[in-house]
Amino acid sequence: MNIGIVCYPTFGGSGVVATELAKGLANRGHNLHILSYARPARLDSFRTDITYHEVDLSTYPLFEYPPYDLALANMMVNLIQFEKLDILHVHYAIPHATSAYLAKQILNSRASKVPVITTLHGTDITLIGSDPTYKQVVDFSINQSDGVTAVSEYLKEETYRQFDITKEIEVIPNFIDLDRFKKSKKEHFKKAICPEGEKIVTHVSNFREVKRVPDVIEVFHHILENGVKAKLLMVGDGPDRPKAEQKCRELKMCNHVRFLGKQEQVEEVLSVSDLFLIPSGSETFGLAALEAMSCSVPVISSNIGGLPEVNIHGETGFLCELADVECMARHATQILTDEVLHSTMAAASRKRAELFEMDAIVTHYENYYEKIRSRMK
Ligand code: GMT
Repeated sequence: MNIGIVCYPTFGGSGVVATELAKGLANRGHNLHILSYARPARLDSFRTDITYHEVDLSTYPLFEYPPYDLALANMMVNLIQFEKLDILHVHYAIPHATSAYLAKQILNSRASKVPVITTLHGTDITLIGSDPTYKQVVDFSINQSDGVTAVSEYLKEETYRQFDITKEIEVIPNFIDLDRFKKSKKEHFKKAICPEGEKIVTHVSNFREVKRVPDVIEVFHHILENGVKAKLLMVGDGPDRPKAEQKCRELKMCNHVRFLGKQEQVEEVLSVSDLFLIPSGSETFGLAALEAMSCSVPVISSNIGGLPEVNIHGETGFLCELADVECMARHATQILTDEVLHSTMAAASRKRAELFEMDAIVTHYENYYEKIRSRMK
């Protein structure tokens, strides 16, 4: 099939899922076209079966805000026509599903059609999508897609709850490359960070408000107070990084915390980690938690959204109520000080991650494409 994939190019989240899916589909002989406003971070090497198309934003003095959604729709029309796309798969509803609807309307007027599939990822529904500024358009655009998928049961239910959706939503969970995300020996790295054999606690995110990074610092502070010798690695960057850095200074523990910024090889950091913290305020799936689990790292998370579908309480780590940093620190201390519990949970984490193995989920998407295409014939 000739498949068009539209996504955001950013580190983490929907952009990673979309790009990894494109690679997985290309490995099976499909021809992929990726549309985005910048080269996706995970599209890191040249391949003849994946073509990247950068959406060109022509500016004009009248435009205070150049209309990205129109430029994207225009590019979609061109690709569908000239590259003969069999399917257009957009990741994240805003504005991708709306641009796809517009492209479809233009093509309909030329008696040409292509199935459009929208994958809902999270904040496109739970935060910004349900904001009154966009809600009507998001609702309409999802309903106009030929197929709709969501990355967790929670997100499916939340979409039905918050919007007036008439379409059947298929849950296709996020996936993991088990060969890439596995524990590997990085002893030199561990020794450099923890010369005295301290435990390593890790957090990876885009440091947006929803990730509650100050909670990570507080949890870690309690862990130190509980007498655990440990270092905290903060991976990623974003608007709340200064808040987290400030909290470290206030709590006088900067020498125990390293802000590593954005990292492409996050699996190397996870390979030396003993515990992963994800205290998010909203998380429809929690791909970062799955990446940690795949590297045999137990997870302490908040008990919200899709996280309980990934992290199993008492098995792969623990879940605590939102903002309950004492609970998170208590369980973290338990895992970090009990070697048997740690290794049991590390093994269970990897085992659970195997349920989200990439190949099976790529097949699920392939079958779903076929189902939607045959429905439209
Ligand atoms: O805010 C983010 O974490 C990025 C966002 C995105 O759509 O790019 O992530 C969402 O999609 C990920 C991939 O499906 C999920 O693993 C995240 O849980 C989800 N984030 C939120 O719901 C906050």
